[in-house]
Amino acid sequence: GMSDVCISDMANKKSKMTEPLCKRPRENNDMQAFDQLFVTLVDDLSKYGMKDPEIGDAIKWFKDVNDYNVPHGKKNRGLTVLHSYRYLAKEKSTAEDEELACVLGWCIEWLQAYFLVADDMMDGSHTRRGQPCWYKKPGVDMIAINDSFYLESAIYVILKKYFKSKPYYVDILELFHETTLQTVIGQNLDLITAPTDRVDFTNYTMDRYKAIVKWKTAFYSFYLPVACAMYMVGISDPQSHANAKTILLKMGEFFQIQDDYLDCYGDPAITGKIGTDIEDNKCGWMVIQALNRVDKAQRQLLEANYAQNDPEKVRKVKSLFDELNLKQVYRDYEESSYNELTGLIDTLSGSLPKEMFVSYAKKIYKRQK
Ligand code: GPP
Ligand code: MG
Ligand code: MG
Ligand code: MG
Repeated sequence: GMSDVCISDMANKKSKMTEPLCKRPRENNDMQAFDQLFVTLVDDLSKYGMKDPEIGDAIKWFKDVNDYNVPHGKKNRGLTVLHSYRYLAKEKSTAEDEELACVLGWCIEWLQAYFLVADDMMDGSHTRRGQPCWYKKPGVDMIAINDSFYLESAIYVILKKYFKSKPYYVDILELFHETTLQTVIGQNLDLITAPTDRVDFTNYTMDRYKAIVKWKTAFYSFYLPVACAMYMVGISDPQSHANAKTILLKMGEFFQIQDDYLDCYGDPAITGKIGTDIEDNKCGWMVIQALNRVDKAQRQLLEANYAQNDPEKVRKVKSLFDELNLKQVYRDYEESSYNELTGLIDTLSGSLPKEMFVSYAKKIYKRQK
């Protein structure tokens, strides 16, 4: 059950030991307040259908779905709404609106849970956040498809309860709907570029890669949280949103390249997930960098060993990556990408606070999970 050995818990304990609690008091308080709100929101959701005792078993099931899949991540996306709200509202910030920013933050965590439950099935993954993927749990299996639909629906129950009377309610609704569509489009590109029945690297270009990650990751992970806060404080002009989007989509591209690197070289005890990109024939950053550097024999080795559920073949692909020095290629990329991002922030922040974007860039730069 929920008491399964949790790798990410171990990682948390480790980081608490190396980092004194007093170092970031505000961040810790924010996390505590944010976590407390989760209990309230799950409670709100449990009240859905109270007058219909005949659906009690379903509501009970969904409470487990929420508790297992929503609250155990890094919660960067959720907390980013709160932090963006503070940066944007400045001295006009109120406790009441900070709480609402956290509700929006949790809605993004619900959206993320919806994507991850489904993504893990599509990617054939084993673990997520240090525990078995939801669909891997005994008695769940394909029910996880319906559970992912539930997680999505929960967003709109919460939004209605907390935001129906707000002038920016429709902006937020449209934003969540559009972001969902963008992510579904990106996920489609990710999947159709990685057929399960053959290896064909002709479409594995940097242009295709950039399209995949912009649509599957960057909109929902980076633009969405900041855009929520912008609408909350009444910033809805297209120019401000376009500028923020340009910066945040670049950040999202950087973030997904890190995710691809960690899929290969990350420590599962820290990331909480075991990589599957090589087995899944993914058009990921690692294989694209490899393809740019291979000679004829190495390309043949890659073609013969990529996209197969065979640990020995995966090992061969990884030693080719080692041979091609991709760790160093990545370190160089990380450096230059950070500088490029800083440049974009300088030119495009406009009336939006530069420090807000810089703080998000700093948070993800050199991350290990
Ligand atoms: C990350 O890809 C992208 C998503 C989680 C979006 C999924 C979208 C859906 C519409 C289901 P990834 O597979 O590399 O992420 P991870 O490494 O966390 O599995
Ligand atoms: Mg995945
Ligand atoms: Mg995926
Ligand atoms: Mg990944």
